[in-house]
Amino acid sequence: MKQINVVMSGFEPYEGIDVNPCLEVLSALERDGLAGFAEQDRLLADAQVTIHTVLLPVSFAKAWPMLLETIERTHPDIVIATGLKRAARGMQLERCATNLMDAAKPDADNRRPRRMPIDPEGPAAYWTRLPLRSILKDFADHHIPATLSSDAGTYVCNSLFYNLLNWAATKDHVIGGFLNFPTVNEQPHPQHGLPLAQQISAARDVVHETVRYYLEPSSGEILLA
Ligand code: PCA
Repeated sequence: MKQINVVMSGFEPYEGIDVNPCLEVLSALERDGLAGFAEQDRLLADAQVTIHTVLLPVSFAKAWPMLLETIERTHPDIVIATGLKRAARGMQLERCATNLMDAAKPDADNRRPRRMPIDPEGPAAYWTRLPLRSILKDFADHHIPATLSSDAGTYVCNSLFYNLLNWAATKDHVIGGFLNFPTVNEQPHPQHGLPLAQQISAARDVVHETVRYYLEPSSGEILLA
């Protein structure tokens, strides 16, 4: 049986949002993993998937070192960082991370970097390594509203995403990417938010498709034009 380690990170509550989907979704995934998927998916029958989770402060200086510490301890094959986009209607799949910090508000350490590169030696941007095409297909099959985003912002989320891909670029077989949750809204809402159960099932789809892609890479799955 092949052991596949997944690390998922989320951010601590911020901006006074009371139900933080990161927290709830991550604990559901850590507890249940991909339970039930192996029976339906032959590719997964021979894989043992373990999901480790970590909650990070909304801090430019601390978020990436804390995620890296979890990575070094658990040796993941897949790392999926997550965040919260308050204005998002549904799930938001991030396509690219850019080498820029430009904070409109102070972070948890009261720091507010303006117009600075994340890594002065690094490339301008990285594409995600997540199989976006198959994830979006799962979302459509499961009636989960989602959008592709080409801009993870210039705050802590983008900074974590960039650092993750900058690190993954030095590794042969690690897949990294970033997923944004909307706020939790149990009532159907035309503009923003999704019920928690739907966000959990969306995150499980993302892990499932990324594990499938890890086991059986195919070049068509990464980007969606
Ligand atoms: N969203 C913020 C930081 C933490 C989070 O969940 C962002 O978009 O950068």
